[in-house]
Amino acid sequence: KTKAFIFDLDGVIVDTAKYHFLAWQKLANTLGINFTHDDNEQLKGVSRVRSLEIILGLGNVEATEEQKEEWLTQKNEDYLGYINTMDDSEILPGVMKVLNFLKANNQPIILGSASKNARPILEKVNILHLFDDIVDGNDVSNAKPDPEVFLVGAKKANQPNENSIVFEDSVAGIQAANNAGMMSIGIGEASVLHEADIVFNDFNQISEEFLTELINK
Ligand code: B16
Ligand code: MG
Repeated sequence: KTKAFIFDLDGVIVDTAKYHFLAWQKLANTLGINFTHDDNEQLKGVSRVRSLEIILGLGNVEATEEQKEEWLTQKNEDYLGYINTMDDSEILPGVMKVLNFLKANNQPIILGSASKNARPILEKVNILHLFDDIVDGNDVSNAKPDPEVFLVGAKKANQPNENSIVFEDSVAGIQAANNAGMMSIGIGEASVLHEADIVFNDFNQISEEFLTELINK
């Protein structure tokens, strides 16, 4: 059978959260806002604009739209500087094994990410060619937990939502998959991602038997 396998990017395929953190922290510092690793957790899966609003909220900083645009541009330039240093060693454990297995079984592989930098990141880590379609922050207007990004992904794979399987590391992303009527697979901690249909610590915990069952269900 054919299903649609939809992958989030940040936190699922690569750990770009650490680069988002460094770039946001630099901006926060220049604005006199204290921004910690814990604060960064709130930004996972959240859009770029919303992330800035959260950070400004931490410091009770108000700004004009023009000023915010400038900060967003600055942050993204710094972030892209880090992305530029990436290579395939940054692909998270077990990801290649799962992608290659799905490819070998002719299953559609779709990216469903909030990031506007998804394509350059996949290029840097040399796996852009494995994806049948990319749906990212440039294609959708509603941020997770809105299901839009995954609904568009399933449509691109020509699969009904109930035949679609989403891999996500963020709470908002799991909610988005659930809202789309898709199977949600959490990658991370079960206590955090308890709304997911099933949770694995990482892709090494996902067996070929499990994937075969999903394909044939
Ligand atoms: P960008 P995902 C999300 O990617 C990140 O988790 C989130 O932290 C980030 O703010 C968002 O992308 C936008 O990223 O600034 O590159 O457009 O987890 O949905 O793949
Ligand atoms: Mg993510």
